[in-house]
Amino acid sequence: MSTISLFDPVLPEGFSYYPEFLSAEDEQRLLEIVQDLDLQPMVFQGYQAKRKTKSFGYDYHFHSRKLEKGLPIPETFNALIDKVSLKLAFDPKLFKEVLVTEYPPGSVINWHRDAPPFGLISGISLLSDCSLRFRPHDKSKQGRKTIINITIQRCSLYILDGISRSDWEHSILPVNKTRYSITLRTLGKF
Ligand SMILES: O=C(O)CCC(=O)C(=O)O
Repeated sequence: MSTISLFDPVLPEGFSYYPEFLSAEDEQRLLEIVQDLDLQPMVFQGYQAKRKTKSFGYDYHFHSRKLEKGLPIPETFNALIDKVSLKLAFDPKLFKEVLVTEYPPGSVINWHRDAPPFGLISGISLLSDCSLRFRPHDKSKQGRKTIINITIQRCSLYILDGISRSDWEHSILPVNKTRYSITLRTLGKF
């Protein structure tokens, strides 16, 4: 049983973390699935990031701020969606978007909150660990002392919901080794 130390960072409300959510075998099978996808460099506001992505179910268009129906979610993700849904005790059909991201060494995701049409976010990490950071969205509360840094291990699951989703921004520091993430999102305005 893990205990919470007085010196552990206080996590934003609504954030939960489950290390060793996947077995090594589950991870291997998911890696084969994501590495077989035609991931494309992520372009945001004309700038091409180092990370590559592919989304299913819905696509959020940053320029128009609109959500559009996307490619159907491949059945190969069903087992993962079912496992996450079981953990959260809710209907797997609520997950309407699957986003796969490859972070090559040195790549990041900058400070952001996920797009407003999405609801609960769950993140599954493959192949390597990363440092996930949180800072308040309210600029007047931002500063070095209000940044929370959490190590997200490979094979883990994290959930962003509630205040961690609405009042906090998150980012990922440059990764040392290639990392993949699978993000499952429900719909529901934040
Ligand atoms: O890779 C991750 O775990 C985070 C992904 C993320 O924040 C996003 O795509 O908005």
